[in-house]
Amino acid sequence: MTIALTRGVPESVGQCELTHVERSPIDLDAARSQHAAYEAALAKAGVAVRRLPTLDDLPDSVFVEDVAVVLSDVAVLTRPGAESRRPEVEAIEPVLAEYRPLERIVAPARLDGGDVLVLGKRVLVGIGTRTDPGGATQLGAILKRYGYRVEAVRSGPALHLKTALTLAGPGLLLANRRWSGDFDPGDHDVIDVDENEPFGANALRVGPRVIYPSAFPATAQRLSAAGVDLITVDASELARAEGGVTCCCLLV
Ligand code: CIR
Repeated sequence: MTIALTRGVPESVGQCELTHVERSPIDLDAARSQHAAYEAALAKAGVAVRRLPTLDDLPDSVFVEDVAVVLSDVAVLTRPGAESRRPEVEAIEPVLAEYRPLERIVAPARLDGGDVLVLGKRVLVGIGTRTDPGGATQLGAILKRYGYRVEAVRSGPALHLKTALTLAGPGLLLANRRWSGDFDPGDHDVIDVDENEPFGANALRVGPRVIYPSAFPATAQRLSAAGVDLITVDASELARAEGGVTCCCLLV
């Protein structure tokens, strides 16, 4: 059974890293109850949720996606682009070692899991604010041994590639092409976000279902019309920390 690893919202979340979003107060109770509802949505989608201990001193530690790239046969520990986030990697290492052989990205390369979009054996890596070409090259060399092909995408003005481009179904991408940079969709169809919902391209596919923020109803309508089975969640509080729905879990 697939397990979703999550981590509780830390007390220090108000001091999180921010790049494209203005700092605004985060209501810790609201963030925690929305995060619990997100975990309930994961369970509804059919995965077992394992919540890891909250790390109150690491403001971005709820965003577990960025510290590893988990594939069916290997997990790669990342070296996050933001220095403040590097201690999060040590914390996840023993947990992931329970499930997969481990590989790692080493200095000076930088790579955030949020920049890595796995499309079968094709892996797109966004080069931008957090991930550098060295990170993409290292990941490519590691994953080649497991039969994957890494392609670097020069990201547009988004924090991560997956802020602007995610998989919404078999053969179906969801994109904000103004922010995603120039990617090759291959044989995937692409649904564009509604132009008034630029942050609407971050969707989390869990088995046959998709967890999606309630803040983007026009894009949600496009997804539903294309047959995507949505579970909507209110993810507004952690959006103030520049987090979306993919970044709060690692599926193993
Ligand atoms: C950061 O800037 O690193 C966090 N405040 C937000 C990380 C969001 N992660 C993701 O989208 N994969």
